[in-house]
Amino acid sequence: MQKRFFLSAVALGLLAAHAGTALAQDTFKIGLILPMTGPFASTGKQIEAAARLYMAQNGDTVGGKKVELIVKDDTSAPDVTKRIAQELVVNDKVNVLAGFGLTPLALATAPLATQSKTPMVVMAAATSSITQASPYVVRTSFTLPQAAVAMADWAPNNGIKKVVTLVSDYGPGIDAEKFFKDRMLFNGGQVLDTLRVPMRNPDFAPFLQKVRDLKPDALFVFVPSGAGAALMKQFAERGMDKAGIKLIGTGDITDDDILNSMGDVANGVVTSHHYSASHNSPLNKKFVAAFEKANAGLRPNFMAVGGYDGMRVIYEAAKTTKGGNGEALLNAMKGQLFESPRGPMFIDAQTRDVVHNIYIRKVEKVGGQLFNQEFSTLTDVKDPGKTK
Ligand code: VNL
Repeated sequence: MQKRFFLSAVALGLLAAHAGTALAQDTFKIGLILPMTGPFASTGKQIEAAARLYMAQNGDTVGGKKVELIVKDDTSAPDVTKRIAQELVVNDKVNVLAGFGLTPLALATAPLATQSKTPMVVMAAATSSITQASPYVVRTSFTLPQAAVAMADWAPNNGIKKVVTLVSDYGPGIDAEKFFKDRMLFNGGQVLDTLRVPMRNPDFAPFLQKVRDLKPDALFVFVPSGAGAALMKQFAERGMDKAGIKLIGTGDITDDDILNSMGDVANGVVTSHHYSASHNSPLNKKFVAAFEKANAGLRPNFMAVGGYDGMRVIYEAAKTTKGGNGEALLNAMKGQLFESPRGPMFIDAQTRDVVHNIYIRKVEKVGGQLFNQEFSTLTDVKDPGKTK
């Protein structure tokens, strides 16, 4: 009797151990690393909400496996991002790393993706060179050169000949400055000065004073998502608009997340970007309505769309590979072509970077709310930052 009990206990133990491994193999793990606290928390909040919406709409089983989304806060510190990524790869054995709210966070993690052969889906960071930092990087956000070149083509044809640029002093800002300036000069325009402000806690006042003195037709700005409202406020306080200086930039400054709270100073601002919450398509209307419903009325911004499309790319690759990992999973991400809430979207198999439309938009009041109203489209824009 006792012996029998012992035997079945052993059997049960073995069974439990076996079930444990079977369970692990039956799971498809996504390690989502985001800035959930600190100055870039809005980016983390938008992307996490979008990823959860995608899962709610598409189910939590893919390629025969249960999807496990593991969300981690890196507080926007590169060493923390890297450490979390390492833990997710070594301990949790994730199939894919995703998120990456800022360029330095993506660059800190890229070598680990290469060493561990883990696909790394960049949903936010937008410096051109990130996809070249590891052959395992796939990007679903955008690149600053895509947006900046579009603006430099629009401006000189619309009465803006003399410009000063003002950018955050790190990867995406430097990309925006370089690609805007080169294209502006190519188009016969003038760039009177190129100003760079610190990435964290910038004080725009002394820079804006300088811009006033230089009297350009327009100031071209790039600041990361979340920082646009402070810039806009100081632009108004310094009376720049009254001095006849227009504000133009990439769509990061008129971020849908905070656009409505910017007030009248934002009205009429023209920017170039890949996503507006007011993009006129049935798919986008559905996306915005579902996102707002699930998040107490929060309007999705371009970060949310990068996260939503990133989940789409991961899910489809997981389907194709029956919940695979490594190079097989990576290869199944390359070349995906689909309709995004932003419009048509393509992951270039050669560059692993996003190809999509860039829209020229003007902030207007629609139904009492400020929106980026798209009025011109450049179709299928590849990253101009890629040299062959
Ligand atoms: C980056 C680019 C970050 C664009 C952003 O917001 C942005 C980046 C946080 O590559 O660091 O709007």
